[in-house]
Amino acid sequence: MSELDKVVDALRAAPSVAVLAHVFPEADAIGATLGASLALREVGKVTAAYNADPLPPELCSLPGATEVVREVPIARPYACYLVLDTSNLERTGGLLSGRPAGAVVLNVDHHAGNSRFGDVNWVESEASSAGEMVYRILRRGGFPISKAVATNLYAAILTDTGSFQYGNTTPEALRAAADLVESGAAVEEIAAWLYGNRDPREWYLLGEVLATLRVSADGRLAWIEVTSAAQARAGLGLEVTEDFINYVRAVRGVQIAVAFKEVSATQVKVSFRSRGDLDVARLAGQFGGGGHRNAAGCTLQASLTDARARVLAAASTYLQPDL
Ligand SMILES: [Mn+2]
Repeated sequence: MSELDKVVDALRAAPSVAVLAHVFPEADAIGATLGASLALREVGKVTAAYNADPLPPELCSLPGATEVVREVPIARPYACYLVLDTSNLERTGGLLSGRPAGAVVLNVDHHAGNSRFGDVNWVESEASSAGEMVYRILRRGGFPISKAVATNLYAAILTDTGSFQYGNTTPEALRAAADLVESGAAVEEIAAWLYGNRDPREWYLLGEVLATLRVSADGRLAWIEVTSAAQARAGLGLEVTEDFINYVRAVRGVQIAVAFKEVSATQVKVSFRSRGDLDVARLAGQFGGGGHRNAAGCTLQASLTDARARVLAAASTYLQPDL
C-alpha cells in the first residue's frame, strides 16, 4: 500500500483530526492546513487548524483563516494529527508535545530533508507544495472539494511555485491548479490578497534598499543591504523584506543574489538565492546556515561591513569555475 493510501485510510478512519504546519507560516503551510481541515470537516469530522505563530496579514483573508488556533492541541484529544509542510517536529513550534497516546501522526511533506517523524510518512520532494499533496489526498479519498477548500489549496500551490515560475511547476501541479480553479478557487481574490496587499511604507523601504544594489565586475554576483537606519525610517522590521531579494535575482546575468539584513550593530542576517545548479545552501553552510539549493540563509555575529566583506569573498570564490 502506498504512503498516500495509508494517509487516506487513516483520515477516513479518524473521527477527529487536528491539522497543523510549521512556524512562521506562509501560504503553502496555511493554505494546505485550512484546505485539509475544511474538507475533513465538510465530511463530518471534528477538525481544527493549528499554528504556533500568528498569520501574516496577506493570509488573513483565506477562507477559515480566523479559525487558526495558536495553542497546543491537547484540550481535545484528537484521533489523528495531520502535519503538513513541516520537515521536523521542532518546526511545529511545540504543537505536538502532549499528544495523547494512541493518536496517529500523519507526516505529509515535500521537503527532501524531512526527518520522518510520523506514524505514516508521505514525503515527496517532487511535489510542488503541501497544497498539491493535500489536493491528491482529497481526490484519492473521494473527499469533496468546495470553493473554500479549492481557494486555500490553489493559494498554496500558487505561492510555492513562485506563481508558476519555479522548476517545481510540474504538469501535476498545473493539473491540480486547473482542477482547483474548476472547483471554484477564487483566482483574482487570491492574487489580490497575496500580491496586492502592501503597506505603502514597505515600498518606501524597498526603494531605499534597491538604491543599495551593487553588482560584481563580472555581473554574476549582486547584493542589497537593509540597514537598521532604513528600517527605522520606514517604521518597519525585517519581516516585510522577505521577497526583496527576488529583485536582486532578477538582474540579468546574476547567478548568486545576496541580501544583507542588519539585525543589530553586531548581527546580520544574510539571504541567498541562485539559479539552476548553483547550490547556495552549501555557501550558507560555510557560515553555519542552510536551506535549499536555490534559496538559503545564515546569520553572522558581525557588523554589516564585516559580514558583507566575508560573505562576498566566499561567494566570489564559490563562483570560480574550477570549484
Ligand atoms: Mn511548502
